[in-house]
Amino acid sequence: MQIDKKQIATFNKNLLVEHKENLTSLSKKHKNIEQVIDTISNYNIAIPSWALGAGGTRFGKFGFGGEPSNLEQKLEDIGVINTLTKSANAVSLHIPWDIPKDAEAIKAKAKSLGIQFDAMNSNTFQDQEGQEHSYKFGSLCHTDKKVRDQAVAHNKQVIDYGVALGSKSLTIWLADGSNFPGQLNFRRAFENTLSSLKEIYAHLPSDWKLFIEYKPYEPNFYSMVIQDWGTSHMLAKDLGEQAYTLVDLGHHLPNTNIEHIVATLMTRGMLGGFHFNDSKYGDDDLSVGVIKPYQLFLIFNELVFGMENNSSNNPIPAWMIDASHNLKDPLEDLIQSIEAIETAYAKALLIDQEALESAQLNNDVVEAQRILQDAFNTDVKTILAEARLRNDGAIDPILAFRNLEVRNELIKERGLKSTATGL
Ligand code: LRH
Ligand code: MN
Ligand code: MN
Repeated sequence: MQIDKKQIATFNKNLLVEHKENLTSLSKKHKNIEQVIDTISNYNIAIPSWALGAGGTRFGKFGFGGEPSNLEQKLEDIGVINTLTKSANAVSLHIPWDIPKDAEAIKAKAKSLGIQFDAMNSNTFQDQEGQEHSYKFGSLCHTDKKVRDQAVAHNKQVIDYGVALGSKSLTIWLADGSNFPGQLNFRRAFENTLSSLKEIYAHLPSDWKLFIEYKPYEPNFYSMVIQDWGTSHMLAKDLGEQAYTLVDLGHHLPNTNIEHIVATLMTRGMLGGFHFNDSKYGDDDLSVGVIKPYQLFLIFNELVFGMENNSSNNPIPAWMIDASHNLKDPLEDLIQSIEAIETAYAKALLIDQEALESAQLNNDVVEAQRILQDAFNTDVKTILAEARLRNDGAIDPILAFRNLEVRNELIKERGLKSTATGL
């Protein structure tokens, strides 16, 4: 299924007059509105290949119908999201869930849809069919060198798949850790992980980046080898200039000050990428912005400041969604996540940085809070809509998705029972 420009233009027609009125009144209130629209209209977030079908919990899964049953169809679904939002021009692939069997064909398909290949993700947290050694007791950290070698070889292969597709980065997330005190020697596990990572790093093309994701618990509930940003940072530093820390919003203990972590990593030029999602309890992988939109805004405040005051040469972080959903239509859910990310970004761009700096220098706590909250309380829906409109996207992408009956079309095309690989 593909949506064409004309369908979107027809859809936009009914909303256009009201939208333009809103834009005029917003422009009167904010002096840098053009700049914000411009930044948002050039902003893109990678879609995870594992989130295009119905997500499940370990207790069950409920299908939607019309799910993509191969990588080509997944790219088509991202094409739909991108046509509507004009903010999702890349895919992040998880191997082996989405092996590009014919790289040239996949590349051509992606190109025809205007989709690029963002970070590749390896998977040594599940045993794969035909695999010689089990990851039951870890992968890159394993006590047995043969298991570590197998996990290293897998990561190298993922890099090779990525090279064939034109990707420029690898994200490594390890489930490695222990469930019981005494099970694992922490220091040996760390050293094994580091030496395995060094082998993978040596295979990295010179224009690639390696992102190291951390997580405090799950699936291991006593210890995780890469439990926090400090551990990830240490490993990245030991590897070299192409290695960075990746922050997944769900990978923190409750109430962690994530914006502070973001600022600290950027001070050292070490923030490589982001996995956006939201959570109430742990790694809930809920749609972005549903639980803590203010936290997301404060994170973007640090990101905006970090990108504008970049003496540490932090690269522009790789932006990715990492959310899963067992109730919503996966495409609608991803559109909602994109809107939430852009909402937080646009609001952060509205912060009067000069006024904030002066309030901070004068220790005027009340004024600093007012500046942040003024920006946070601004309705930026119109900014997002205008950014999309200028790229021929939909003024209201969810409404367009529903008016164009995308899910029904997909069900007609692929059937009610098709299922996608992923979480
Ligand atoms: C682990 C994680 C990691 C995986 C993805 C499927 O919780 O966030 O990024 O690759 O989920
Ligand atoms: Mn993640
Ligand atoms: Mn996660």
